[in-house]
Amino acid sequence: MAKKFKRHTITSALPYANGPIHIGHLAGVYIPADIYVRYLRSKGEDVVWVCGSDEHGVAIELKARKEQKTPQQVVDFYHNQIKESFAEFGISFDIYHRTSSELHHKTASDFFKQMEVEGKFRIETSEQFYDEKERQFLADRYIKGTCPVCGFQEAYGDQCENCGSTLSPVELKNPKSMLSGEAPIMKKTQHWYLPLDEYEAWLKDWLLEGHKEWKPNVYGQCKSWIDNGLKPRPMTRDLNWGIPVSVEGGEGKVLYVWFDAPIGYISATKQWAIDNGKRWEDYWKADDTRLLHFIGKDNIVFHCIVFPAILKAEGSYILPDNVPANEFLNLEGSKISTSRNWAVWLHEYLEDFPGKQDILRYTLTANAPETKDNDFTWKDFQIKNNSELVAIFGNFVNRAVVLTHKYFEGKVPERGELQPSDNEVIKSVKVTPQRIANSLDQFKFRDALFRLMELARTGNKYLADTEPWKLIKEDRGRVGTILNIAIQISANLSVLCEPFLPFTAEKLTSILAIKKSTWDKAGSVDLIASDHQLNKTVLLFEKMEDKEVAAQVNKLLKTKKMNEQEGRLSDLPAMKEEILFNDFTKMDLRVGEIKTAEKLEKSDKLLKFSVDIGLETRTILSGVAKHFTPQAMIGKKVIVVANLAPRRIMGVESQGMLLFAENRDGKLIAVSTDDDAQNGASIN
Ligand code: B3M
Ligand code: ZN
Repeated sequence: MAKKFKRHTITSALPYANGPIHIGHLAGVYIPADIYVRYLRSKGEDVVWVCGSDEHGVAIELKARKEQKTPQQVVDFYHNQIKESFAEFGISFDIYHRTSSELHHKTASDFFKQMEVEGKFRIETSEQFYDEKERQFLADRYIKGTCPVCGFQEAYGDQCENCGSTLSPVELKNPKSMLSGEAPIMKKTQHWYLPLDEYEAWLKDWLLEGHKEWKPNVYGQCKSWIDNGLKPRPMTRDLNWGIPVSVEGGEGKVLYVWFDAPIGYISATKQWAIDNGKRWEDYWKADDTRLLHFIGKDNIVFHCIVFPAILKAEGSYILPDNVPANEFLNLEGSKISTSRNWAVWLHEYLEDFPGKQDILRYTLTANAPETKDNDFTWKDFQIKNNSELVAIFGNFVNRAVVLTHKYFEGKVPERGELQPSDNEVIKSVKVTPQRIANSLDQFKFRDALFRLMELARTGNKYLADTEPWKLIKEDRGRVGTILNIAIQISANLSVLCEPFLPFTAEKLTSILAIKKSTWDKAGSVDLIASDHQLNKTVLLFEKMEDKEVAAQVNKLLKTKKMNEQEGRLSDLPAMKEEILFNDFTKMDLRVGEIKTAEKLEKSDKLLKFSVDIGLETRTILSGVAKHFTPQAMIGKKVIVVANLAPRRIMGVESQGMLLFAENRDGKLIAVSTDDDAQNGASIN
């Protein structure tokens, strides 16, 4: 039996205040957290949900340099934009704080000093790149040079964007400082290291033994980090922007952003407690408080290993009871990228789709990357709206209310004798709250949403099967019973959908002319008394036309073109879902030779090839007319997917497919073989 907690402290990753929020942040962190917190509140739990802007770190200083602003100007702009867009999207933090605040500086600084006084750090001296002209040590991101792996000349000190290799600055060939452009020198510097190695045994016990219930994607990443051996990590940096290290020898140094940011959860709770007359210690130091961190997968190590070690070192704090991290969301098959503007930005969505927050909430929950990376497409967004929200949820509620107005002047009719079909439906009303709760308690938000929609589907089918609009002519009493039950289902939906679709819940309670209710009331078919007057209905959801979605897709295509023109490499496409060996063996790949090639009339994309695959000559169409002339392809050896079912394309039957590789700048290259490969040779 899970331990009963008296209160809950929920945190969600503090977004860096150097850019807007996008759908990846929402799907990965903020929507799941918002659903969970709304659910806890609906159950009457004592819960505080804290978040805020993460305003320190190298990336912010770099952005400020690039925009010729101060770091404070950068974070002020994005902090406000992020805070406003979260609020408008219904992300219901109890406080949205910020780490450049005085309260946070003091909280983090005192935390560090206490650990320092108690000897919890190891002070070590190391050599670091130093820019003599700027008189500044250089963080990894401040150094650029030639990648030792692939020769890319613009590799950063910590990573090569071209081949993805993780680097350290000393590996770069002819390193240059990004601040002055000069070659940096190596200079001694001292830092305060958190001796993570000393916490290895404890982490094995507390985490690997004590939290086997954590999500496999989280537990697995922690296990591999711990099994590989934990090394001391510096908790200070030679930077100007950040929280000064206010201990002897700390001049010119700041706290490492990943030391100060998680402590931002504590300072946010302090501010909230001040604002609400609460004791912040109850939410961070009491054993009957449950601490949960909602984050994305790139923050797992910091929230499951580094921050717990820091809390353990300090000694008076509770530790996270769970860290339900999500994987990543991709956009139209490619990784979301701030630098390449390949994203759906929350503030732009709110401008383009006013009043439609719940459609995005619904789509991002239904497709949440809970156990593996997932993809967002605008087509799917339109389908989810039209085929699920409009056609099921909205259609059901609309019918129930419109018919009650039509036949009973909007007053909820009496419920008469029940028939088996009624009892069936009433049973699903009764079990749905617990089904949703079971999924939410396991942080399975997709399942929980599916359970909610199951109730809407049941209601929709109940009206379709009983056809009250036909029955009314002969049995008004029966119609009254049916509509009474349909209205009770709608009232249940208004409670149960609130964590997922808060804006819809508000509209629905207003249509039903009822007050927002609590979770424990759901499951009943007596939520609304007979004779209760309903308000006029409004459409909960509107059909989305192709052109609305096409406008968004075109915006992305323009971005992609700009990236290509400006040589901004697109990230390699996200890895597809894992397949089994025998999935692969089903493909029959053959060597082929292109004998003839021609443009296909009426198409600016397709070339028509005749390909000799040894056994026979095939006609194959490929969408490569923008990349190759027909002449250039004749005589080429190619790889053919020979057992692909034929497809008719623009009146021509295409018998198979040729393989092409797509570079990150969008260029296509035919996958080929050396010349001595025979036509028809099988490829395994
Ligand atoms: N600012 C978010 C990120 O890594 C980072 C989270 C801090 S939570 C304490 O994108
Ligand atoms: Zn490289």
